[in-house]
Amino acid sequence: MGSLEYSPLFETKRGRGRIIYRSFAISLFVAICFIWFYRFSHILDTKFEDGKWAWLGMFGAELWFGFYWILTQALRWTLVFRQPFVNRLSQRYEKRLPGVDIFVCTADPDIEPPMMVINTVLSVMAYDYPTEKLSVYLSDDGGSEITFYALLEASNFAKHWLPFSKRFKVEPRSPAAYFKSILSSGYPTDPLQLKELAAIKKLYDEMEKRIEDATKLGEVPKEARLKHKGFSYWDSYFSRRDHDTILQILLHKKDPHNSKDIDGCVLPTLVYVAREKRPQYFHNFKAGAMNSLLRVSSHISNGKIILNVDCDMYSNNSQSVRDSLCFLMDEEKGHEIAFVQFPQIFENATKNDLYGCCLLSISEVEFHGADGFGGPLYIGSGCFHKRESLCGMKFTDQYRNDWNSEDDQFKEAFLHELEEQSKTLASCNYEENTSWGKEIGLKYGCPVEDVITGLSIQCKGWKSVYYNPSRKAFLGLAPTTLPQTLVQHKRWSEGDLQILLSKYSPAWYGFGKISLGLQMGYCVYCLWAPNCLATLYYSIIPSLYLRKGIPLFPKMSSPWFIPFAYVIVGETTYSLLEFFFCWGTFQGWWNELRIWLYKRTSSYLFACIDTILKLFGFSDSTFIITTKVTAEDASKRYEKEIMEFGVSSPMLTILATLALLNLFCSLSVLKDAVIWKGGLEAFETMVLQVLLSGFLVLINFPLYQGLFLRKDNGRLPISVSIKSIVLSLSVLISFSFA
Ligand SMILES: *[C@@H]1O[C@H](CO)[C@@H](O)[C@H](O)[C@H]1NC(C)=O
Ligand SMILES: CC(=O)N[C@H]1CO[C@H](CO)[C@@H](O)[C@@H]1O
Repeated sequence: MGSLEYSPLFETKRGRGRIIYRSFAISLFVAICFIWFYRFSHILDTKFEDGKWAWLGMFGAELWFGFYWILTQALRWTLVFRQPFVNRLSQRYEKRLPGVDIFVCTADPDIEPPMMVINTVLSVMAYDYPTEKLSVYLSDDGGSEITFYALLEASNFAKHWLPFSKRFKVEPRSPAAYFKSILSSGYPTDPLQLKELAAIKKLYDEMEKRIEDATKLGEVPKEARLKHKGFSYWDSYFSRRDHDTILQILLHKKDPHNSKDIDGCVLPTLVYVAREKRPQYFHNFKAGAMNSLLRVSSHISNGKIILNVDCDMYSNNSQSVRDSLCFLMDEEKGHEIAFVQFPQIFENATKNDLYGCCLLSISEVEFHGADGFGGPLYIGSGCFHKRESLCGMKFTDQYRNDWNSEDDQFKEAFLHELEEQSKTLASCNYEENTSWGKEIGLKYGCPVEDVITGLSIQCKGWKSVYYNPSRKAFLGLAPTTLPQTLVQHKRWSEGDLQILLSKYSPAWYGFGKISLGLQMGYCVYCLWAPNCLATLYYSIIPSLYLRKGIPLFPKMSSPWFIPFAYVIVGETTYSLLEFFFCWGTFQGWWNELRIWLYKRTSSYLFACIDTILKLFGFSDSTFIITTKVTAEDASKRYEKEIMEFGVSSPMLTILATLALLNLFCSLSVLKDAVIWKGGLEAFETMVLQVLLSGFLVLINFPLYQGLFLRKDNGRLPISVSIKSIVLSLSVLISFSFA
């Protein structure tokens, strides 16, 4: 390495095809302006009996769609791709790497099985990184003895697993994922590795059996309980919502008895934390847990870097810590970078991604676009933060990274003392009259605490980086039923909308603090929910008017038809190409389109309603929908990509009603066209309405199947069928007489 020449630790490349894309975007914008002009000028001429109000509504919807489309351009204008140089990092910094604290959060042992949690923990413990600088904290908001037991087992298993995975450089380093991967990729050829593999697999299976048994019984085995004093904390445990802080350092580099693996190497520090819970104190969900961990970890290891992963997101690449450090430690640009976000990739998604949960265009396009304007959003998992910026520090031009001041002031503290001191940091009343949750740490009071926290960090002058390697760094689990998907999106869109209306609105608060492009980018997500209105309008009114024989679009022979056709063909082609660019399939694109429609007409609608109710002081959601854990036959259907409707819910009723409404309209138009010969002529004047209705019928095909054709448990519940048939017919009839 030339010592005089500055060789950066990472490089940034701009995406190709910018000019082509921008020309296309501008041409589409012109077409949108034509549409607006057409609507505006024709509304004045339209008589009331020809649907003046409907025209006004169409104008409103198209204004919204156009405006929203303009916002999304910010995320496509300048794509940026990052590449770290890990070798340069080790050449320069191998001896001076900073401490890294890893936070894994779990909340409910029933939804998040302990085996899954410890596989995530083991995968991050096995990072290729100096172990004495690595600390892993598990926050257990369930306060579950079984989870603690599983972690205790994992701490013992780690003594075998870490040496094994490092000696043979196995990937991925989540044991479950590794064992699964050798089933498909073949066993190792090295006889020594094969022998050790057999031994370690046996250990793993035994551990798994013990943990699964304990999970089933809901009880920790007696021998384990006697052996480890830690279980005594549960003697004073009252309930999940009412207990003392339980904090235990299971492994610590300074622990003379229990810090080494079977090869005699130091293990990473491993800490179990269940923060204090009392009914009279609000716990602030994951943000509260993260803030407790921030304090506890500052006392125990005080790593300068914090990685935060969800308990279902194991590390699929043991180099990720080093990758992210290339960005944070770069001598020239690293100072201003507050966090490095990796994409959330779902391992469980089926080939054609039936529920559109991969959100491919977000992870493969939009976040690269946000990176071009100052950095991606923080999305709560797979993200490396600087502790300083996460704890509320402002960026100034004088700020310089300082990795040297390793904090070792607790060298002398005995483990037990360290535990006792740290415990007070996780108590309920610690945050009273402090800035925690406001200025320090993750922000409270928002269902998407991660996004709002990331935004406020960026508003303090920091940048962030999006790193999306082709070999994915974190793999998680996607929702596997339609109701789960819809509920998840309701929460996200509601939270994002709340950010827009909050003090930290990207539109107002962000003004002048982050770039305009990033402000627009944030608004794309913050305005997810309001999309419901225009989409609902577009999927109801044109079909109803089609049935009545009243045109709402220009006819085919009119020159005004051209901008409509251009926008429809252009956007469809573009979104299809973008999807292929993200490695999607055609069927996947079609599925995503369907979910896009379903989210907009149900999740977003309820998100809007709930937000409005909250604004008027009706606090909690009236539409809470519980989702059950997926049954066995359900997971078979999932693999076959058959849509799972399952439990009855208002969201499903709305979707079914809309689908039926369009079906009835289309059928009656088809009937008219066949009976009266004037069908073709009507087609010419109302071609766009016919196409729109036809599209809505086609895309709802799985829903009709679920209503009428399927017999399995995943079909639409009878109650939903009845309600939606009654509803759609009554809309149809009342509209006919209106
Ligand atoms: C996960 O890592 C393995 C290597 O261990 C790699 O083959 C695989 O492609 C990765 N998965 C994804 C989704 O990138
Ligand atoms: C939680 C969950 O749904 N896991 C499933 C992921 O997908 C595999 C097969 O693709 C299933 O075996 C798991 O049960």
